[in-house]
Amino acid sequence: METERVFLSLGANIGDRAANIHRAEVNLAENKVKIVARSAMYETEPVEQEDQPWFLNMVIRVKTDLSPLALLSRCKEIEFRLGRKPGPRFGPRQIDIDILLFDNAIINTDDLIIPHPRLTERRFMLLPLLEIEPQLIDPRDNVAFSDKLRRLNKQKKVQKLTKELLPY
Ligand code: PH2
Ligand code: MG
Ligand code: MG
Repeated sequence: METERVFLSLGANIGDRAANIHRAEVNLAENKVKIVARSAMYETEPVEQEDQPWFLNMVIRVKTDLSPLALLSRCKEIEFRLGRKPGPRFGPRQIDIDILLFDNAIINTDDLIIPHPRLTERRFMLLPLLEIEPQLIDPRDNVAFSDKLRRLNKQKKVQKLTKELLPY
């Protein structure tokens, strides 16, 4: 059965960041992951590992027949195809494709945690997510993500790129 509310986070901070994100979208669409909504792009200050280039981040909403694990492998394959090299956990990357939410699924395995374990600490994920779907509820505690966003401090910059600034 097709899913209803699956959200992926896309990020890049090496090479032509916008082109990498665009190629990821094209690859997903060509591989049974239909994109039904897209946020704007955001220019974002790095978190966790701070001494690295700024990221471009965005969120897309997709529909797919794939299971969560199959979707995860698809995302990893595409990261590899786009030239992602193994590197430090929070370090620079050509492309990062993360599953944020998979309908209301709550998954806690060694390979996959959904909702994304750091989603509610990261404004660079929450802002574009809520831009697409402002009313979203966290399936773990039924609290609105917008409440969680409001409570976050704004230490790290997350700047929405206007249409004129958009690279494509
Ligand atoms: N990804 C990380 C670590 N830090 N910072 C920003 N701003 N954006 C990211 O996508 C990001 C990060 C590891 O996945
Ligand atoms: Mg990530
Ligand atoms: Mg990742």
